[in-house]
Amino acid sequence: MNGDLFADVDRRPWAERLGPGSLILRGFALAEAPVLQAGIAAVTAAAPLRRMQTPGGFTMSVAMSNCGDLGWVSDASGYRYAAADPQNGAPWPAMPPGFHELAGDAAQQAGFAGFAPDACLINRYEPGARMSLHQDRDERDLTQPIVSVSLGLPATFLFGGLRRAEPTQRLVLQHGDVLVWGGPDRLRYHGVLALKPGAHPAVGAYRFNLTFRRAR
Ligand code: MD6
Ligand code: FE
Repeated sequence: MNGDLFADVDRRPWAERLGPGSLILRGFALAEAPVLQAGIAAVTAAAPLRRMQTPGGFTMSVAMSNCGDLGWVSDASGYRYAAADPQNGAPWPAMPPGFHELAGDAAQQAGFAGFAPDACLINRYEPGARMSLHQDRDERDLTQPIVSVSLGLPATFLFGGLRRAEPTQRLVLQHGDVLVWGGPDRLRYHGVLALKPGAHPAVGAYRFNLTFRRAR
């Protein structure tokens, strides 16, 4: 009886504050994870995951696609948001059921009421894939927060300061965790360490990250 009680407490979503505008909602997306995975499969059947080129001429190790009105793209001419998939000229697939609602609910939990994302970037990490330290600054209205959902294999997230040279904090993001950040933390540097090999029972040998933004 007591064991069950504590097991339930341990599984209940909880929040960890990282900074004045940033919060991790542990397990917030767990119940919706199967719906999100089905949505990812539908989106990436129409707009396949691909490794984009950086403006500097490198190929990113993370494979990406998008859904929603706008998608984040990178190529030799720079980073930008685009309404069409450059690979086939078609509009990005709409956000599947559950996506918009989850992002809005998470933002509200973190104190950002009325968040209405128009862009959802889908990142797929395979073992060894990483994301170097960067700021998210391609969005028009930097008062809008970002909501980031982790699925599959755990990853070590680096959370830095407003300047690149500031020290970074390491956070392990697990299946179902949601990170919300905005306000004074909106331009903090961040990145992801190389993914360690493994097998997640529901997702397999990958980590997926959904990043919801208000781009326009
Ligand atoms: C990732 N996330 O977790 C990469 N950016 O795979 C991001 O770059 C990110 O998680 C802005 C806000 C939240 C994020
Ligand atoms: Fe980012």
